[in-house]
Amino acid sequence: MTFRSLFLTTALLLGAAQASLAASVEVTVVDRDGKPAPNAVVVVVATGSGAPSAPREVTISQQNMRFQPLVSLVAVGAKARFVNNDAWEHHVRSSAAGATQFGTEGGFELRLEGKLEGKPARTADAVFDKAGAVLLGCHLHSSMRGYVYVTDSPWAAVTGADGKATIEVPPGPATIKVWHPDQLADIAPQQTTVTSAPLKATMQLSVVPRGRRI
Ligand SMILES: [Cu+2]
Repeated sequence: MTFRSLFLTTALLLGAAQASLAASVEVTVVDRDGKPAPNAVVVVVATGSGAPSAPREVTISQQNMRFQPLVSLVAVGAKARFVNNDAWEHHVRSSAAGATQFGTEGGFELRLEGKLEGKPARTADAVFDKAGAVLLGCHLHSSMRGYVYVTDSPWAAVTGADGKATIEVPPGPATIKVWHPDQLADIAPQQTTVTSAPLKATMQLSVVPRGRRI
């Protein structure tokens, strides 16, 4: 065995050992009625080091008068590519979520022409460099709403239709937080300790999400 291959083997083994230290945390988010809540962002704040799960790059489509997906999760500094798949023009304007009106401060505005038959869809990029929840809208279609949750913890995920999100988290004390577009008052975080065994937790919203109107 050469020194180089020995070094690589050792590095691989160390990498595997580190990865195996992470434990899976499965969080189920339910609404006030106990029903699974999709589109909730689960954030685990932990002290250890490990592979981050928050995406550095996402694509957000505008299609059938909707932002798809409704809720996107990104790491601080991540890039989002907006794609207009509709045949008509859309805008993307951003504002801090929770604000009652779209402000221009700190937000961005993009304009995307409609997709022409047989041509690639128009795209525009934006960088999310500040942690927090961002509301997306369109100047032309006021019913269009989307959200980008910018996380400063590397361990976060969005719940699926079953209300569940599973995140690999390094062991140690951890705090589980949940954000949902319809949950205007933050729910209390849950303190826990991640061990090598899989952990399950349930977080309950104090609202019943309205769902999409269109
Ligand atoms: Cu639009």
